[in-house]
Amino acid sequence: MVKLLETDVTTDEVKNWHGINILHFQGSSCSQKLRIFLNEKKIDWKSYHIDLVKGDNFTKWFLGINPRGVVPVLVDNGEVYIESNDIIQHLDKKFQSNFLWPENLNEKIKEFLEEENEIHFDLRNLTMKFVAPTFLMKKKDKDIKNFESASNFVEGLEDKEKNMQLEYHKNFIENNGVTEESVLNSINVFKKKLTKIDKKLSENKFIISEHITIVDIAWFVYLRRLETVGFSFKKNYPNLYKWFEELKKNKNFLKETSLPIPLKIISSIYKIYLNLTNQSLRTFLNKK
Ligand SMILES: N[C@@H](CCC(=O)N[C@@H](CS)C(=O)NCC(=O)O)C(=O)O
Repeated sequence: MVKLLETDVTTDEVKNWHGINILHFQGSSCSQKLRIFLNEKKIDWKSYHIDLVKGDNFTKWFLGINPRGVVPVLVDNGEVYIESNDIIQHLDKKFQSNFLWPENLNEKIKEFLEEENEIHFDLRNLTMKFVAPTFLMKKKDKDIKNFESASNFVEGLEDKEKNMQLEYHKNFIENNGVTEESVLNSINVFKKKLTKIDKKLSENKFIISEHITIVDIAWFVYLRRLETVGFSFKKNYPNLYKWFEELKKNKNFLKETSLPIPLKIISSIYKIYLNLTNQSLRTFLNKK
């Protein structure tokens, strides 16, 4: 559970915030997972929108709340929690109704969510390559400098995770996007995972149980993103496809994972460019 120490948090005003406060971004997959969860649990929460495209996450104010420079963040009555899965586990325990992280499935849930977290950079690779143009996704020099020079303590210790984030963005700038090798690798990672989840869904109604859990929410969000990237599921993953289409009927699930209209337009134009320049997802799938 990543709960920050009072000394990690240098933006003091949040220490006086009451209730459940969520710092999040509309298009962030981890934020989408958390918002679907909050709405399904009917938890009352206050929204602080952090625009990742504008670089709000690299301001002194935000880095004083989360030194890792990522969303989502929970400020629960002045206490700061980071890491989407830890936030969800904390809130599922705190709000004792409609459990989405049931105690009896704790070990399984942890196993699946750790796997989901491990492939987060793969999802980011595919998003950065196929959803939005490189120039829009590149971080600005001044933001990188702010991030580099900000304090780097999580739970009182020097934090490695910040360096991984920093390295990701620096490599993206240096390589002018995601390298072909990384794209192919990330596609392969997802193909394997989709096969695994499809098999699970041939055994149960939901991924790990007959009832919906946070694992379904997490994978629903990933699938929505992969759908935007250009993947289709009907032919190769029939159980997954059926489960996905069924969950789409839930308005909360659908709304929280929809692309903002301006990004939808940009993304469609960008896809035409990728097609014309032989860089579409299909081209990469054919290389395997
Ligand atoms: N393991 C973290 C990952 C958080 C993360 O990487 N968030 C992304 C959005 S989904 C982010 O804030 N990226 C910042 C950026 O790209 O500038 C969690 O689960 O909360």
